[in-house]
Amino acid sequence: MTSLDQRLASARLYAIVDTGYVATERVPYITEQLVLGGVDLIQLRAKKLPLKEIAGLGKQMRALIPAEGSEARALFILNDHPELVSEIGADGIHVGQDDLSVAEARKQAGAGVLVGKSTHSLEQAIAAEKEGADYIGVGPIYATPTKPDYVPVGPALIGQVRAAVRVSQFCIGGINEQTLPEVLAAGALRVVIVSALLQSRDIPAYCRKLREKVAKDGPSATPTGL
Ligand code: TZP
Ligand code: MG
Repeated sequence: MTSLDQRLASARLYAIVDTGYVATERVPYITEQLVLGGVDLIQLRAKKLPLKEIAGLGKQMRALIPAEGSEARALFILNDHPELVSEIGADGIHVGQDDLSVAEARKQAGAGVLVGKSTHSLEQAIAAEKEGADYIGVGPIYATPTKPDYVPVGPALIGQVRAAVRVSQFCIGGINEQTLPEVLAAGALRVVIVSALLQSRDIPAYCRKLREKVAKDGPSATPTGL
């Protein structure tokens, strides 16, 4: 296991700075709040911005996300655009089912970069592991305005995926303080939260509270971090 893999294995809370919720000028402030909250991964997801602006935001975020040697360190992941990864200095790239293959994203992003892939069914989770993804997203677990065109998969998929694949899994979609207990009871070890974190009044406190719940009430990790 590389040190990036180890950090994925021990990760519990993954936050996404989605420019659908955060105005670009607030991206640095929100990034700082998430770092203060101790999240394990932070992704930049900017679906509607031109490449140049994404590169600029990515560089600003990179400067604010401690890479090593700090308790508040987090992995920095870019959604889409593997060609920007080395310029930004991101730790990883996240691709969807309709994007580049894991191999192509890895080739474009460069050696030593993590590649994550979204999955929406058991078959896709198994395929993404075979494709060599370093981690997978599993969802949307519940209906969510952040990804409105997707049919929710429901919490039952969480246990099925966990039993079938060894790659690190992050459950995503409609997860918040209210739905988290059901997600954890269904077997989730790691979660991604977007709108609930970004819209909370006190982002660092909300992050800490939910991360602690995932770590405490989630299933125990096996020695391999699964
Ligand atoms: N992929 C599956 S669900 C989702 C993505 C990007 C959005 C999750 O957002 P939220 O606001 O936490 O429901
Ligand atoms: Mg994509």
